[in-house]
Amino acid sequence: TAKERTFIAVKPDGVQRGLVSDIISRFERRGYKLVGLKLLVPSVGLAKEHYADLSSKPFFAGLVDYMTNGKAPVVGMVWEGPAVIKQGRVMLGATDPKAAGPGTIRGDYCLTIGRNICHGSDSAESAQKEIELWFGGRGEVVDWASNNEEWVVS
Ligand code: DAT
Ligand code: MG
Repeated sequence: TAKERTFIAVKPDGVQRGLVSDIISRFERRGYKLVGLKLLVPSVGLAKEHYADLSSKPFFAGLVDYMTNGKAPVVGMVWEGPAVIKQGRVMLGATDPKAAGPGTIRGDYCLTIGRNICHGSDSAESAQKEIELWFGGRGEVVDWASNNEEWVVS
């Protein structure tokens, strides 16, 4: 539905490399609506909860450190629009940039899985969980009507 929402993040390497505006721009130009935006160094607890399903993986500790060590912050976003969960993943490209096609964010800007600069929710369930985790409880997601909508969605 048009109200579908997903959580997209620019990871610390993407922020450090000055790619925030490009990543926002791709979603904005496509026609998706920005309804949540924040800059933060996530706590270890937040990062561990965000990646809870990977907690048994050998790379988990390194992943949490990379997200939380404060060498650069994370930009967390909520984007809204038709099929944004699935299409957000398509726009990011494959998890391993070596398999990501040109025209995708990872395919255009990344080389290795450990520095793949962005995150996107992989299902309706994870989108709901991640939006609640990163933006929940504080009214930080903004409902607003875009005047472009009738020219973008029909
Ligand atoms: P995605 O970020 O595409 O949803 P994921 O949820 O499987 O991928 O993994 C989360 C992140 O963990 C991923 O973006 C980068 C890191 N990661 C995954 N597999 C890895 C591996 N084999 N080695 C190092 N980092 C890995
Ligand atoms: Mg994932």
